[in-house]
Amino acid sequence: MKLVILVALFGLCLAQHNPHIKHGRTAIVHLFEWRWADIAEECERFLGPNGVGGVQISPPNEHIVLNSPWRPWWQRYQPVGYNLCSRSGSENELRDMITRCNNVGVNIYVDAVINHMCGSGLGQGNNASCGSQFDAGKKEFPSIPFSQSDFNDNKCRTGSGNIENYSDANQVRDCRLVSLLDLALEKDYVRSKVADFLNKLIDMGVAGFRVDACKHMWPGDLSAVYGRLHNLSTTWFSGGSRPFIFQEVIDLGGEAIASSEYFHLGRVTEFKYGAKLGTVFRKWNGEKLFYTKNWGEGWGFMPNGNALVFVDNHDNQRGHGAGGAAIVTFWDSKLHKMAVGYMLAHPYGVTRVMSSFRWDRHIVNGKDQNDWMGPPSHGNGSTKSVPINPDQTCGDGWVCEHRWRQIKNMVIFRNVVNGQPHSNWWDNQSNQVAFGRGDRGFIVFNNDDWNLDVTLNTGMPGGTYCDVISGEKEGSGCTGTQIHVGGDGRAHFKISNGDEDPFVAIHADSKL
Ligand code: AAO
Repeated sequence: MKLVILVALFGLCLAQHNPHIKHGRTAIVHLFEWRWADIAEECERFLGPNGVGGVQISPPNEHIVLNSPWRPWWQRYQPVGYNLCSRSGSENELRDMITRCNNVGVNIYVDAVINHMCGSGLGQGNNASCGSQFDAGKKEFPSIPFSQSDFNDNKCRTGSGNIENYSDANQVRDCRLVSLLDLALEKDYVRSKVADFLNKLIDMGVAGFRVDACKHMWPGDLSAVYGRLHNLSTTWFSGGSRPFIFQEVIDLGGEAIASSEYFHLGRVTEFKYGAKLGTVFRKWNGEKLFYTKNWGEGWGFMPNGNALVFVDNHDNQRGHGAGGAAIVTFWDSKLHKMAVGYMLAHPYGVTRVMSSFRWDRHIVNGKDQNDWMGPPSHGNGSTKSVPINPDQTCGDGWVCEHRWRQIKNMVIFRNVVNGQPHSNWWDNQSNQVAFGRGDRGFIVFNNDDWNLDVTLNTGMPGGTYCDVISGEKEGSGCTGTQIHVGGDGRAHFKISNGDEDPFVAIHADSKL
C-alpha cells in the first residue's frame, strides 16, 4: 500500500516535468517580446512546418509602462494586474494565438511572473498596459485585488527591504528582488489569486509555464500553487495531463539556495550549461571541446530529467542574470550557431532556443549601457510586427535565430534522433570532436585553428547524405555539401577552420 502511494506521488511529481510536446518534436523557442499576432503567424508559416515543439512567450498579463528609461523590455517583469493585455497584445489576440499554434501542433508556455508585482519606487509612475489603476507606494493593485497585507515586507529583515545577501536564504525569499514588491505566497488568498490567473491560461490551452524568479519563492509555497492548477485542456492534450513547469533558478554554486530544492516540482533552468558551453567554444580558462565527451551530468549539471537547457537567455545575452561574458549570443554568430548546434545534437535536457531582437549594444567597462532597450517599436512605443524577408530571415531588427538555416536544421536533427543514445564519439584531444545518435544522426565540429581531415565511424547506414549545416536536402539533391557513408558506416570529413560554419551534420532524413 505504502509503495502504491509512493509510486503515485512520484508519478504526480514527474508529470510536471513533461513538456507534452506533440508529434515527436523536441525543442522550444523563446520568441522574446513578440506580439501575439506575429506568433500565431509564425506557428502556421514556420514553426509547425519545421518541427518546433513549443514557444515560450513573454509575460501576457498587465504590466507597468515606463517612460524612464523609455519602454524597457523589463517593464513586463513588473506586473500590476492579471488582466491579459500587455505590450504583446490583447486577451483576444492571445486566445487566437494559443488556438492557432495548438492547431498546428505547437505548444505555448507562458512566462509567469508570480513572485512580485512592480517596483516599489514612486518615480516609476502609474501607467499600466491595460489602463488599470494601481498605487505601488500604498501596495494597492485593485484590479486583482492585492493590498498592503498581501506583501512580505513584515517578514524581511534587511535594512533596505531588498535582498542584500544571497548567502541568506530567508532574505532571498522574503525580501524584495531589486525593489520589486514581494508577494506573500504563504497566504491562501494570494495563492488562490495566482492560481486563478494561471488556470485561466491553462483553460485557454497553454501547455505550461516558465516560472520567473523561483529562487525567491519558498518551494512549499510553489508546491501549494502548482497543486491548485487545472489539468491541461482536453481540446489539445490527453486527459489528466499536468501543466509543464520549468522554474527559473540561477544556481552556479556557492549560494544558500540550490536548484535541487525545486526538482520535485518541475524542471529547472540549468544555468551552468550555457556558461560552460560558452567558455568551451570561446576556449577560455584552458577549456577544450574534447573535454565535453562526458557533457551533461558528467560536468556536474543537474540530473537529465530535471534540466531545461539553453545557450543564452533574454537576461544573460545582455549582462543581466548570470553567466557573464562567457555567454555566446547572436552577436557572436559563428560561435552561437556551433554552440546551439551542439546543444541540439546532444541528448541532455529539454532544449530552448533563444530568438532575439537587436539593440544598440554599447559596452563600457564590460557593462552594456543599453541593456534596457526594448523590442523594435513605433514612435508611440507599440511593438513592431516581424516582417519576413524573401530569404526567410526577419527584418526590422528582429534577429530570428530560430530561422537561421543551421539552427532550423538542427531542431529537425534533434527530432530525427530523438531517443537514440550518444554514440561513436571521436576527438583529436583538442577542439575537433564528433558524435552520433545511434544510427539516426552524426555531427562533426572543428573549433581548432587548423583544418579537420579525417575518416570516422558514423554508425549510419551506407549512402549519400546532405550536410544540413552548409545546406539541406532539396528534392533529389543537396543544396550544400554531400557526405558519402560507406557500407561499413565510415565517412570522410573535411572541415576548414576558415569556414563560416565549421561543422557538419547528417541525419536519417537528410539521406538522398
Ligand atoms: C528593473 C531595474 C532595477 C529596479 C527594478 C524595479 O533594472 O534597477 O530596481 O526594475 O524598479 C528583469 C530585469 C531587471 C528589472 C526587472 C523588473 O533583469 O533589471 O529590474 O526585470 O523590471 C536575479 C534573480 C533572477 C532574475 C535575475 C535578473 O535570481 O530571478 O536576477 N531573473 C528573472 C527574469 C528577469 C527579471 C526578473 C527575474 C524579475 O529573467 O528578466 O528581471 O522579474 C546572482 C544570483 C542570481 C541573480 C543575479 C542577478 O547571480 O545568483 O539569482 O539573479 O545575481 O542579481 C555570477 C554568479 C551568479 C550571480 C551573477 C550576478 O555569474 O555566479 O550566481 O554573477 O552577480
